Amino acid sequence: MSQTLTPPVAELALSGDLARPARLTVPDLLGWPQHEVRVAFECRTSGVQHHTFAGPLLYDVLSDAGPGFDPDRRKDRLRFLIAVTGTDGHHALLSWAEIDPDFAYAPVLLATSIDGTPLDLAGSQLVLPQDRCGARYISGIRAIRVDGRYARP
Ligand SMILES: Nc1nc2c(c(=O)[nH]1)N[C@H]1C(S)=C(S)[C@@H](COP(=O)(O)O)O[C@H]1N2
Ligand SMILES: [Mo]
Repeated sequence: MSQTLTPPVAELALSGDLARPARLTVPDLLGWPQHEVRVAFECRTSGVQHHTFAGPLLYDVLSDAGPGFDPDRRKDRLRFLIAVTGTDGHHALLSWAEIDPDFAYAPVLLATSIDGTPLDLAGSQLVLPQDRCGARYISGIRAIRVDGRYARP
């Protein structure tokens, strides 16, 4: 009896208030226009790190998943959170307005490679060139949830 061993391919789940939730691998992420950025970020424990990342804009990937707001009403987008989780449970939030071209327009990427090494097996990494601290550079992304319906007072 023979057994085929296929390498585990990391997948991230896009869920929440989306018309088209999806499961995406790093090869899937190559289907969007790729951007390359050289970044520096600081970590309290390991000091300053320099890396070159490539990947699609988080904004492009999430926009194609059809967030549940009225795209013509800028104000409607201000309610939306983006929650990103790594395989180890590391978790951080962005606001929709942070990446929206009408607001802060931060060029946040979902990396497909780091320093030329593909992230197919490790999973995508969040890249936030505007962050001085590295803590939101979540690696091994397993879930991104777009949320405009959280409880409000
Ligand atoms: N999944 C995951 N991503 C993570 C972290 C983590 O603990 N888990 N740590 C963050 C922190 S604090 C920093 S500074 C950067 C770089 O951390 P490293 O030097 O451990 O790679 O990754 C970030 N991404
Ligand atoms: Mo860090």
